[in-house]
Amino acid sequence: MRITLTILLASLLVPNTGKTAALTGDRPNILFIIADDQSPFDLKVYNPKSALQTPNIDRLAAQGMVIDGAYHMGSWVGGVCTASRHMIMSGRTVWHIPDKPGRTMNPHVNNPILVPPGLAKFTLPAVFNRAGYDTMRTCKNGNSYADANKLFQVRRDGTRRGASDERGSAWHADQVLDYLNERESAKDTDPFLIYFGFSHPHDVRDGKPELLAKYGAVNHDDKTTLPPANPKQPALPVNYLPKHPFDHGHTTVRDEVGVKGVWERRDERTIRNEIGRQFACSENIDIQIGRVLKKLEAMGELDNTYIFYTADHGMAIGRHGLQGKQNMYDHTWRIPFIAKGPGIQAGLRAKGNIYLFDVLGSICDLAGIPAPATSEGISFKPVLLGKKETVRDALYGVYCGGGRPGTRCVKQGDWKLTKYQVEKTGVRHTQLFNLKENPHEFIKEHHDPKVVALTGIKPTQNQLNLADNPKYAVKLKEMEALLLTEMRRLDDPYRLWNQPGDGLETPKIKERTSKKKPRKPKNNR
Ligand SMILES: [Ca+2]
Ligand SMILES: [Ca+2]
Repeated sequence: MRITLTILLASLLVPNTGKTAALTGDRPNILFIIADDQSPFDLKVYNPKSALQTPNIDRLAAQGMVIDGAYHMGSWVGGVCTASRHMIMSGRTVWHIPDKPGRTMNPHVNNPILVPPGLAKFTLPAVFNRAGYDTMRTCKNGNSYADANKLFQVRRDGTRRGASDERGSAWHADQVLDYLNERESAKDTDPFLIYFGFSHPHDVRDGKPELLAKYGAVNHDDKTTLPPANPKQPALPVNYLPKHPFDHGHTTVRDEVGVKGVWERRDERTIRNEIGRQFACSENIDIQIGRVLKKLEAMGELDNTYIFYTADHGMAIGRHGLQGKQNMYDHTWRIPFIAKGPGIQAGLRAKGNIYLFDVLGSICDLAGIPAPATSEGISFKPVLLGKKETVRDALYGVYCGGGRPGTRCVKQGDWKLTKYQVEKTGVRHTQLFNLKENPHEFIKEHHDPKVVALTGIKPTQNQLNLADNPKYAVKLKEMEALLLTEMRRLDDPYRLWNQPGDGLETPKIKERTSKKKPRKPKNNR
């Protein structure tokens, strides 16, 4: 009896190596694929008219499901990746996550109630390590959650945005393939979680020559000239504008003025060339995904692996006259989200109404692991299994990385309210869209004959910002109330001009992460 008890106790105390059949069983593998800066509207599964060819992503979608309502919650800093990737890793909402060490762009970072100290111990790699998974990551460096990233058992990060295989997306796939080959040689049967991130199509969008040629684009780096026009280039986006009509809050951020190949230009040649480059880089990502899926199939692991494809946020590239990711239009607020795996019915589509921070709780749910108490996400497993259409009704988004309080949006049903307030320029602007009637968020500038001549798209009479239309005054009021409710619920530290102050103090932010060397004077006078 005593011996039995000892053995029993010993077996309970043995570290969870994941080696026993009872533990491994049929526990699913996870392959989480994430692109850097990609609008869902680039992909055929969201925009059948897109010229971008992604046969592997299309196949994933056909064999799995497409979520139409997937969002990132936003950002309080110009590097939207930073906030987005903290949300992914921690499963927490945008005002409840840490910033880079030493920086306080989220004014709540030093509030231990809202941002738990030691949160990294409850992030994606930590949770799956404790559950006996083998965890591996490849992704870009920087603008991410460093304390979480370092917890992956195998980490092969590097920023690869070059035009060659060694300096581009193939490098990330090579890291995953090397890892899978090592597992195969070692006959390692533990379940794995692989975080398969790409550095592209984030600029600089240096595509491979043969893919650039396919999309009629060049890696343009001469600021004094326009890139050549080429009929093979993708068309202008449907909601292209030559200029955004008002200060949206961050007109001087690098993405809007400093990206090599675009700079501050919004002309047709520049934008079509840049989209060609975006597509060349995106098709290369698709090719690399194909290599990894083929390997998983050869290993016999494909059917027991949940595969997710997403991006950290969307992207403008000429849509609404914007270039970057610092806005809340659907092209940038929404993200692609495709999932395939055991129990997910092929060819399914659902609204979902999910955020990226739901991923942690959902993956835990699929793997039978309790989500950490710090996770605020809602598991969308019921959506993946076809049991539910959505996990929430209302969606909130924020961008306040430039002028503050910045941009807020809220969506419910077909309606979306977006508000802009930039104190330093005095901008106070409200947009109300019915997304069912006006899915591309056309505003009056899209009706300009000069724009119509460029895009070939003539919006219908009602495809407008409806905020000033008295017919929708009741809807506007309802959406304004919903926005305030969401801002209060999510601990948004700011209030807009037409909202109650709620007794909030002016939020304190700190921009710099480290002490920089004093700048050299421009000349030695
Ligand atoms: Ca990004
Ligand atoms: Ca192992």
